[in-house]
This record gives sequence, structure tokens and C-alpha cells, in this order.
Amino acid sequence: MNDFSKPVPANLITGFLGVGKTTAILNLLRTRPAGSRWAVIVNEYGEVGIDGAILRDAADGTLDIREVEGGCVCCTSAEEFNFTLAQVLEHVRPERLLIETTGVGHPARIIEDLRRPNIARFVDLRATVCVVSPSDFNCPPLAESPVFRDQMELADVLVLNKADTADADTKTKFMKWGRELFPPKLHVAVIERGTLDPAWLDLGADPTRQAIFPEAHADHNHASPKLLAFPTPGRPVRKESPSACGWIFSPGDVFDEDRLMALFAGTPGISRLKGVFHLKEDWVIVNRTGAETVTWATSHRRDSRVEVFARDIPGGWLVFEHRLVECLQDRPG
Ligand SMILES: Nc1nc2c(ncn2[C@@H]2O[C@H](COP(=O)(O)OP(=O)(O)OP(=O)(O)O)[C@@H](O)[C@H]2O)c(=O)[nH]1
Ligand SMILES: [Mg+2]
Repeated sequence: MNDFSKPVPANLITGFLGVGKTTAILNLLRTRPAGSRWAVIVNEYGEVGIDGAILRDAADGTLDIREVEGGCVCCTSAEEFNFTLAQVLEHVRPERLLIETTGVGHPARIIEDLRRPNIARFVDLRATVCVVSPSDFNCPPLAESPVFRDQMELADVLVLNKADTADADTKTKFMKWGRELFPPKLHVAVIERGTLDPAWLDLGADPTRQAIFPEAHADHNHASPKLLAFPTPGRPVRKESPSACGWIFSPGDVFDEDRLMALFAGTPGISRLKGVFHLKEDWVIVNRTGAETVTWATSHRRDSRVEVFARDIPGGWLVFEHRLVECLQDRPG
């Protein structure tokens, strides 16, 4: 039973793009006690949220999923985040709140906000879990970047996910490095497929952890206002942000799977791609990080949507949009 007199236990799940944050949350949702009411707030970098669709597949009457899209809470979405948080606390009253931060964002602002006395009365911020991927850990420009270092700095629990893609040396190096950090982490682990131990969530947050680069940002100035447009058949709505672009297609638009996969495989420069697509036989999630693509069926039926991260997309986003439209089964004349 919910005890409304107590602050809601909450955790932040942080980490770079595509490291397995949503996968870890899905795993945690599977472990929750039967009947226990949980809420998840996902803060996505792009204007087109995909994680909400992924998480909603796990939803039943006791799970509430909210999306804060269009930028990270550290810059443009702070107000929207606070509004969403207030709604969840007031109307959902969960027994546990999980917050997934954007893969390009800095978690300092959100932690600071949650610790403000007016919010801390309602939210009991527990361990912040930072998920790291072996490829990021082994990439010095990334691992030394201010946002990455602060994600590590602010974490209470540090995990190396995707153990299946790490050699023994990387795992040993990660464990040694994680255990030598100061202030010490409450737990350091190597995991696979986001299998976080739910007990780690209740390790208390250390409020003395401070960001070293609180002003650091990845390159994300979300100057564009939110678009209020609706797609029509064959004509998607495009929402662009620096180094990423998202599209929403009309729910009746049906994609040819082979053409779609060929487009994604044949477009150089894509660093991350997430989408939900209406195919002839089914609706599917496509989740790609680097060269690895995972596809699975989903119950999402609202619309097809995709978010693509790329530094230099050949020909630009409009050309890519044209190619996406060419993947439709009945292409517009
Ligand atoms: N090989 C491998 N892939 C994994 C593992 N865990 C997750 N993945 C895959 O990595 C991809 C990204 O996982 P997500 O959970 O969406 O990552 P994320 O951190 O939430 O991504 P963003 O929200 O876009 O930053 C998906 O295709 C997952 O299936 C793992 O342990 N090993
Ligand atoms: Mg995610």
C-alpha cells in the first residue's frame, strides 16, 4: 500500500547514449513486487520520444510512464520536468519513481532540483545509478569529456553494462577504476542486458557528491520551439535538434521492412537510431547503437516514429527524410 505521508523513493538512471538505461529500467520493472505502483519519467534528448513506447510495453495498471521530450532537463526542459514530476506525485502517487536522464545530458541540474527542500519533502532521492558501456569506457575522448566525468562523479552505483561486448581486461580495468574513485561508490558492478539488482536502488544517495563541471553540456542548444503539427499519409512531421532529427509518420503509413533496414544499414554516420515502425504484418521497435541493431514487436499503435543521431548525415536530414518516405509501401505520388 502507498504510504502518502512518506516521500516517494526515487532513483536516477544516468549514462551516455545507448548504454542500456531503458533496458535496465525494463528489467527493474519486471522485478517489482506484484501490485506495487511505480512511475517512470523518461527525459529524451530528441523531440520524438521512443523510450516511452518501449517502456509502455511493460505497462499494466500499476505502471505510469511519462515522457519529457525536446531536450534535457539541464537546459530546456526543466519546467516541463517539474510539471511532470508534480503530476506524478499528485495523481499517481507511486511507491517508486525511476527517472531516466537523456544520454547526452548532465545530471547535476536534475539532482539539484530533486534535493531542493520543497521537492525533497515529497521525493526521497536514493542511489543514482550510472550505466557505462565498454565502448565508451574504452574511448578516451568520451571517457575524459566533462559530461561523462560528471555522470561518474554523481553516481552512487556504477555499472558496466554490455559485459558480452567487453573483454576480460576491460572488465578488470573498470572494476579497479570504479573502486578507486573518491568519494567511494556504494557499489560497482559489471552486468549484462541491464540486469541491475533492485537492492542497489535502496542504497542511500550520497548528498556530498558534487559535479566538477556543472556547466558542461554536450552540444545541445534547443532553440527551436515545440512543433505542434500532425503528419499526413506519406508526409511526416520532422523535428530537428542539433546532431539529431526525429520524424513522426501517420499511423496508416506502412513501411517495407527490407527497404527500411537497407536504408539504416547503408547510411553512414548514424551513431544512434531508435524507432517504432508500422510494418505490413506487425509494429516493431528498432533499437540501434553503433553497428548493432535489435528489433522486436511492440504493442505501440499510435504512429511510426524515429529518432536518428548523426554528425554528418549524407545530403542532410531532408535527403534522409526523402529516403524514409521511399521506404513506405504505398509511396505518395
Ligand atoms: N550487446 C548488448 N546489447 C545490449 C545490452 N543491454 C542493452 N543492449 C542493447 O543496447 C541498445 C540500447 O539500449 P537502451 O536500453 O535503449 O539504451 P539507452 O541507454 O536507454 O539509450 P538512450 O535512451 O537512447 O540513451 C538496445 O538495442 C539494447 O537491446 C547488453 O548487455 N549487451
Ligand atoms: Mg533510453
